[in-house]
Amino acid sequence: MSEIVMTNAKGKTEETVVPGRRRFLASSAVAGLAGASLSLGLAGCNKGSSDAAPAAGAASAASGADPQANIKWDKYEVHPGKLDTYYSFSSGGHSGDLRIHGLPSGREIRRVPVFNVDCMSGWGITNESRAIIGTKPNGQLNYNTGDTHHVHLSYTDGVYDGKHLFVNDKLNGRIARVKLDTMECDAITQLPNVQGFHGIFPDKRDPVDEKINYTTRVFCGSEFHIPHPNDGRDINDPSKYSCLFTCVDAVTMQPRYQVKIDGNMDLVATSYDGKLACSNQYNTENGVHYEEMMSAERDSCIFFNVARIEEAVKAGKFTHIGDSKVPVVDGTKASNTDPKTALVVYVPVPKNPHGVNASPDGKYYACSGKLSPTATLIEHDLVLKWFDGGLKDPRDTVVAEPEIGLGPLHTGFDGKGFIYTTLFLDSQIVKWDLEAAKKAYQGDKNAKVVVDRIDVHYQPGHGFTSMGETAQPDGQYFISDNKFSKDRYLPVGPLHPDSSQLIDISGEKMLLVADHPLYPEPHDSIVVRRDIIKTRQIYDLNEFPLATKSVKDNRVERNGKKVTVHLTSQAPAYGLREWTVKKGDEVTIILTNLDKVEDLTHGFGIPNYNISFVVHPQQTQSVTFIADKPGVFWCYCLNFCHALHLEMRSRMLVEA
Ligand code: K7E
Ligand code: CUA
Ligand code: CA
Repeated sequence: MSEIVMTNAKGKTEETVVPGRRRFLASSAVAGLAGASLSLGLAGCNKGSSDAAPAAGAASAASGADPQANIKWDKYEVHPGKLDTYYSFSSGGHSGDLRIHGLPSGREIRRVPVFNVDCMSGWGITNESRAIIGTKPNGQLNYNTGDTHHVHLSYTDGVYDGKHLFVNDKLNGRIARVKLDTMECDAITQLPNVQGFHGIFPDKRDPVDEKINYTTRVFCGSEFHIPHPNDGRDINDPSKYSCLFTCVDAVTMQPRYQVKIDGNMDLVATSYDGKLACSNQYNTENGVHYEEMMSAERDSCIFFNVARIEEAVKAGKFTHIGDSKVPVVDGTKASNTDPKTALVVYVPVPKNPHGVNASPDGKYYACSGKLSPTATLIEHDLVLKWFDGGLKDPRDTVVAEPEIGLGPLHTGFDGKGFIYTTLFLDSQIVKWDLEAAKKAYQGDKNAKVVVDRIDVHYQPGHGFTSMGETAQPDGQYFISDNKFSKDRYLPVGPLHPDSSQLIDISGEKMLLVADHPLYPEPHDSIVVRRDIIKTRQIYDLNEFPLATKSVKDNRVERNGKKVTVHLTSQAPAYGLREWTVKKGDEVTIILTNLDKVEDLTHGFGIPNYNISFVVHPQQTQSVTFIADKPGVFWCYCLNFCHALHLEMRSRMLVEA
C-alpha cells in the first residue's frame, strides 16, 4: 500500500494536528477503512461550518492537565447491594446473543441466547428453543450461528413500553423477538430474499390510525444486494442484484411486505409520528468491490412513506419473488420520480454514510458521513413536504451539514439541543449544537457548531445516550462502544475485549467516567430507565401444556420405541430416582420445576449424551434424543440449588 496521507476537515495533514495519536490511527484504523483511498473519501466534504477545532481532549493530554482531576466519582459508584439506575440492552455481535448490563456500574447482569446455541440455559438444545430457532427435516437446527447488531424495544407513545425487544441477525437474515418480562426469546423469523439484514427499527405509532400509538411493525434493512430470487440465476450479473426493505408484523412476527430499492440499506430509523422509516445507503453505486462502493461523492439516505407503501400493498400493486408469498412493491428510483405518488425518496448525502438516528423531538434525522467528515441533518417536515410535492429537490430536505471530525458513525441526542457523534478515525466523541449547525448551513460564519470533544479508547463504533432513542431523553449518559481496546485492560492474549466507555454528558463538558470491557462484539445498545422494565421471577405451570403438575404424576410412558419421561424437580431431588429404557429408543424427557422459590433454577445434564439445560421455577422444558449408548447414566442437576445439589441426581438405565 502506498503512503497514506489523511487530511482533516481543514485540509491539514493529520501529523500536524496531534502527532503520536494520529500515527497509531494511521497504522491500524486507516488500513481497516479502505486504506490509501481514504483521502479521496474525505475530499467529499463541502458545505457547512468548519470549526472542527483540534482535539480538545488530546490537546489537554499533551499539555499534561489531568482531565479526570475534578470528577466526583461517587456519582458513578454503585455500592454493594445497591441497584443500577439503567438497564443497557446490547447486541452481542457475532456471539449471536444479547447482553444486559446495569449502568452506571457496567456490571453484566445477564446474557440472553438468541441465535447462538448456549449450554448454560439449553437454548438450541431443548425442544422448545429448537422449535423457535427452527429445524431442518433431518432434525438439525437450521442455524447455530448468528450476528446480532441492533436491539430496540417496542414503543408506546414514543417511549419504551417494556414489552418486547427486537434484534437482527445479520449473518442469516433473521429477526428475533425477546419477551422483556422473562428476557427470553419467543420468536425468530427468516426474512425472505434478504442478505446482510443489518438495520432494524420498530415503528413508534401507526401511520394511519391515530389511536394505535404503539409498535405494530418492525422495519428491516438489507445491506448486501443479491439476485431475486437468489437461486443460482444471474450470479455473474451484479446489475441484476438488488435489496429489499422488509416490514415485519410485531405481533405475528411474519413479514407483511417488502420494498425493492436501488442501492443498499445499512442502518434504519423510524419517525415519531409513524409516517416515515429511513435508512442510510453507502452503496448507491451497486458496487461489488469496495472501490466501486466508494466511487460516488454522494450516496443517499432513503425515506419510506409508510402509509403510501401500505396503500400500494392494499391496492395489489405488488409482485412476488420466487416462492415467497410476501408482497413486494417497487421503490426503485425510476418508478418513484413523482413526489405525489412516490413510495420512497432518496436524499443525497455525502459519501458512504453510516448510521442514521431520529432526534427525540421527532424533527430531525442525523446521518453520519463516515468517509466524509460531515454529519447531515435532514428535517422530518421537509421530507413530508417533498412527498406533498412542495419541494423540488430531495436535497432541499437537508438543513445542516457541519464538518465534525473524521469517520463519523453513530449519533445520540440529549434532548437539550446537542448531538453526540462517534468519530471512528479521530477516536473521539464530538458534541455539536443542532441549532448552530443549522445557522452555519445558512451561512452564519460565527455559529459555533462543535462545542466539545473527548478522546475515547479506541475507534468508537456505536454511541448512544440514555433514553436517547425515545421521546424522553434524559441527557445523563453517553456510551461509546469502542472497537479496539488495545492497552486499556490486562492483556489476555490476541483477543482483546471491546471497550465500552461511560461518558457523563449532564454538564457542559463531557466527562469520561468508566471503562467496561465487553466480550466481542457488541454493536448497538440502548440505555433504558429501570422503572420501565418489569420482570417476573416465577413462571406459571399453566403456560406449559406438557407440565407435570404434581410429584405424584412422575411417570414413564412407552409407545413402541418412543419413551416419554415425565419428570419433576424439587430441591434436592428429581421426581424419579431411576428409569429404564432400551438401546435405540427415542427418549423424550419433560422436566417441570415444581419449586416456587425465586432464583431456584435447576439444571439437567445427561453425561455423554450432549444434553444440558435448565428449568426455572414453575417452568417446563423438554429434550428428545436416541438412547444409543447402553449403560448407567447419572442425570444430574447442573445449577447449584441446595446444600444437597451434588446429590440431586437420578439414574437413566439403558439396556443393551
Ligand atoms: Cu457496528 Cu450499527 Cu452493525 Cu455501526 S453497526 S459500528
Ligand atoms: Cu437442583 Cu442443583
Ligand atoms: Ca458509496
